[in-house]
Amino acid sequence: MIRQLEEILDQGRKSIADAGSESALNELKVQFLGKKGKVTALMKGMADLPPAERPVMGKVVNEVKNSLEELFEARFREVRELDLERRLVQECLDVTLPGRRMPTGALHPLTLVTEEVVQIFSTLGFGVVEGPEIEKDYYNFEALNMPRNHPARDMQDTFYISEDVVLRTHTSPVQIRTMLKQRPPLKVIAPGTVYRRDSDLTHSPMFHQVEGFLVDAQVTFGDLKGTLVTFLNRFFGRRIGVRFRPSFFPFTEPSAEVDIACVICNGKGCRVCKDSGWLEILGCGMIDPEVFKAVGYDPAALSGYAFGMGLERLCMLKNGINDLRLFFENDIRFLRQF
Ligand code: 2U9
Repeated sequence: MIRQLEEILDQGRKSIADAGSESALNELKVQFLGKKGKVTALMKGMADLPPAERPVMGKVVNEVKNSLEELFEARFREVRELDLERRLVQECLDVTLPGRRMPTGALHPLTLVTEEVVQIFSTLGFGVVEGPEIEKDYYNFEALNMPRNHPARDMQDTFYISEDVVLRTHTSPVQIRTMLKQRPPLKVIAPGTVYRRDSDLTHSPMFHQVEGFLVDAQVTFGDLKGTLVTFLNRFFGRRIGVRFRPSFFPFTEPSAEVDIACVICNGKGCRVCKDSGWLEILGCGMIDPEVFKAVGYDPAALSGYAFGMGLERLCMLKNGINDLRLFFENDIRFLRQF
């Protein structure tokens, strides 16, 4: 039995030294010291020895068991250390290397122009209001003096969601909602996305507007003119030629369209201004008394002006962009330039 024990210890020493991983060592440990292992089997066999031999044999078996446990312990430590060293080499990280730069995005030119317009009107004392893009027919048309049979709300122009719900065709309903919620004096602009059934080289079915209005006692067309000329000069960064042409909108009376001296040819005449020297840039007017009546305001006590402009056109003229489609194609080479 002593020889068997010496052999087991010898085998153990070799196998433990050869084992290269924790899992191999665990398997070996089961083979030698586990419940059904070689040492345990010998311990069980001691019951067959004469009682006088048992203490001596018990001591030797325990010594072998302890030796094997120490060998296992030492090899486990070695294998773990080797494993750690290997991982440290493999997963080596040079913290002195320069970091990889994250490409930064940029704001869309229409966002930039919106921010600029909002900024200019803010300095002139206008607040900013927003409202839903899916709008009730009442707020988009009816309250703006466009009854059911009015040509401006023709099916051609409007995306109907149901008989009474539309995609807003302008941001004017935001101002109707503002008038219903707040009391004059009111001085706000309403920037936002609007929708019309129109799609060609110069029209997109989705586009962007900023509208604005002021409601108070004794507001005049002169106030409107002063505000818009100031805005246009600031937006284009110089004193720019501006003219007001009589026009018609259902929600303003009197109404005007506003032209600026062509920013391409400075009024001399070119392809962009169709040789007229002028570019149409926005529409405006004094708020129609019918609109005041629709929101319960007294047209005898109050007056107001309103204006509206398309941001795509403003952005194209400011940046010399000649194709509307560029705004919606998301070509990074175009967008990077802003
Ligand atoms: C209320 C009353 C009146 C807003 C106005 C215009 C004139 C106008 C166009 C410019 C280019 C639309 O994007 S565009 O096609 N807009 O000409 N908009 S007056 O008038 C209002 C708004 C709200 C309560």
